[in-house]
Amino acid sequence: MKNYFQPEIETMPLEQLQALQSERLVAQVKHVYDNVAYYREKMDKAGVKPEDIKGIEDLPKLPFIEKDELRDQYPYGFLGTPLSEVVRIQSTSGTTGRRVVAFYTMDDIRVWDECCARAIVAAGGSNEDVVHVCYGYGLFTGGPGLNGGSHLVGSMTLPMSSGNTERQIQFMQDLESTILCCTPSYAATIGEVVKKKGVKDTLKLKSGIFGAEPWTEEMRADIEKTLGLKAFDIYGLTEISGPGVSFECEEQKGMHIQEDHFIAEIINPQTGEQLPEGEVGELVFSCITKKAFPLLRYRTRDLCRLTREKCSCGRTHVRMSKIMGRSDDMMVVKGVNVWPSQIEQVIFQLGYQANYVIVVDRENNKDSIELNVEKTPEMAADPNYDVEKATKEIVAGLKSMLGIKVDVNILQPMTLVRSEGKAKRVVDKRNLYTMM
Ligand code: DLL
Repeated sequence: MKNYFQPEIETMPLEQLQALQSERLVAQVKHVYDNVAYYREKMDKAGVKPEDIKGIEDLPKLPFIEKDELRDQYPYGFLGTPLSEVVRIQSTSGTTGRRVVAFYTMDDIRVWDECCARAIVAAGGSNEDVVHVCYGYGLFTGGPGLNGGSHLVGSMTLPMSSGNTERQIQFMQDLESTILCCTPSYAATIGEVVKKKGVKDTLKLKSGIFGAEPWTEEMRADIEKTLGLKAFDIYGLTEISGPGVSFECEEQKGMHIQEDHFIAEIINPQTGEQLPEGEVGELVFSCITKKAFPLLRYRTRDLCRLTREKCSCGRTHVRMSKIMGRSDDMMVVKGVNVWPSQIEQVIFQLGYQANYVIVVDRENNKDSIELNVEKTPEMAADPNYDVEKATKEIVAGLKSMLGIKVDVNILQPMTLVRSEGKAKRVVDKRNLYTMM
């Protein structure tokens, strides 16, 4: 028998689910209108009153919220409750400008913990498990989110935070960690060390819950192999709560969005119009249960597609595909649209791993794009590995994927800095957006 965390919600028939969403949306719009002056003004300007929102079909009447507005309203402009009801803040990892601070009441924390608990259960977790959390703790939502979810499931929780890979492995061995939670790039780093030490067989890991950054199916296969576990994707963002907005079930065919708490839409990023199911566009979320930071129609900039195709796990909540890119991380190089994930796909197909950095530059108004990628230890040990031939192979693979010439440098293993959190894989030296 399958172990569902909340089957009455997670497998609810669509009609009932949408009725629940409508009821919650109507109440939430009123809450926001009454308590968030900034959004009330936006609604007034758009000529929408709370009474005009009778259900989810009226969602397009509401104005969007964009990240810049959250920055402009820092810190309290979007607060939906008195500060006396707020028990926690978390914050985005923005390196420039003002950060976004998200607020949580005790109930909001419960909602978030519940979302992460469902994700852990979907990855096979129970109170018999040892959940090893090496997402960062602190302002980043990764550590606190999975920590809270793990408590709710009743699993023994190891609040490791990231870094010190040797110690991570030691704890995994000594305390027999079964579920690993971290970014996919840090999972790959741990995998690298596990492989080098030859200790895979001493580990008891069965599942990994990896998210917070994009990763390819190729990278999934690689991590599953080196760590001997089944790797599950998990998605979320600070503004909407943190990890657990959506998660993969055992089918690993897209992430179920927790529709009793969040309404998802896919829009055309240029026009803002809703797109039909199955089309790729920008993901937009409305929070229908959170009170302290109750964002409606928040534009994530993340691109993906949604499907309501039946999932054999029994969950009825809509599934989102892997994030295919961000409407703001697509690079235009030599006039061509380039996504870092396309480059990653090519190098994985040729047997390389996620140890690479893309450098984009512009000189005399001419763009250049360079890929620095490490050999795997096996390649480095192979006397027949021919750098010149290998370089040509990668150049040809990228040319056929992207249609442009990429300069390729193959590096020795362990040359690039390893990531402990979200990996930075693109260095764009062109500063194209400084005028915007
Ligand atoms: O990254 C929350 C999180 C923590 C999710 C741990 C999963 C696990 P932020 O730092 O606010 O929050 O960054 C949110 O990260 O808009 C996406 O662009 C990206 N992102 C998050 N999860 C995924 C994923 C956390 N599974 C931003 N795949 C989002 C691809 C992801 N991108």
